[in-house]
Amino acid sequence: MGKFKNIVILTGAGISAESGLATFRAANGLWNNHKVEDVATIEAFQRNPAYVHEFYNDLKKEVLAAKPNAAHQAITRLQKEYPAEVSVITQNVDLLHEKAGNQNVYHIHGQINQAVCLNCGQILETSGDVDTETVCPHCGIGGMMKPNIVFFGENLLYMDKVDELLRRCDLFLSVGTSGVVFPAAAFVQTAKYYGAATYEFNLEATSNNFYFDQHIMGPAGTTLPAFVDEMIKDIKNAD
Ligand code: BV8
Repeated sequence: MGKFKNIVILTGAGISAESGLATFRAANGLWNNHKVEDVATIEAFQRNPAYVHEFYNDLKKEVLAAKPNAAHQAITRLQKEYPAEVSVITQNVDLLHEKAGNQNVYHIHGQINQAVCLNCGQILETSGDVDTETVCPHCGIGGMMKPNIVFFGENLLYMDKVDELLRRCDLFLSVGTSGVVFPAAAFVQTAKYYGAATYEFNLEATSNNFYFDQHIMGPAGTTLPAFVDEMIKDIKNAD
């Protein structure tokens, strides 16, 4: 395996599955017993903000109680022991990358412990409930807080940084994502266009098959640590 300088790791709900968090497109097609379009679209929030706040307040308790798994911890090992810049672009709104000690984490779909004030744009970090009564601590206006979650129909966060990372990366790992949500599902195409080696870690083949050089099947909690250990061993042997 070559020596890489700029590594990008794109993660989805599958990397958090072994930490007990539900993925989005599991067999029953519902996500935490709700239709995605009822809770994760900008129209749903405009139609019934109280319902969407309630959904995320409940989800927040479960997500913040979850613990990182061996896949998240393998990324920390890679960042500490492999001589490259390693960035994590995550579609997940959980904080398991941070809890495992990962650095350079970009939450392109937002994060569950934040709310944004639609009046002044300030981000409120909170592990508590947010609802249609919550007053913005910055501008003092009530009833204008929205979960800092990128709903379907909203633009992603950190896209300038993502574009820069994808153009520079020489290794692109996709871990635990079904590759059906855009534009994240197209990141591998950009990475490949700019010359990166591309690997997919999943339980099954995904709709993005064609763009990956290698498919590493199996639970990320097993496959990613093994892959990282191999990379670190190669570097040590090369020295
Ligand atoms: C946008 C917030 C511009 C909620 C999320 C038609 C064609 C192309 C695009 C579109 C289209 N129609 C609409 C669009 C755009 C739309 C889109 O892509 N829709 C899809 C459904 C077709 N995208 C958007 O709206 C995005 N914005 O495009 O902006 C714009 C602006 C204005 C108007 C229009 C466009 C916004 C997308 C973000 C939406 N928000 N989340 C929340 O998270 O609370 S997306 C949601 O899906 C999550 O973020 C999630 O991370 C993401 C992707 O899902 P996955 O993470 O991949 O999870 P999934 O369950 O699908 O898969 C899990 C995988 O893990 C599986 O493959 C499984 O096999 C694997 N796995 C399971 N266990 C393990 C494992 N692998 C390894 N180990 C295991 N143990």
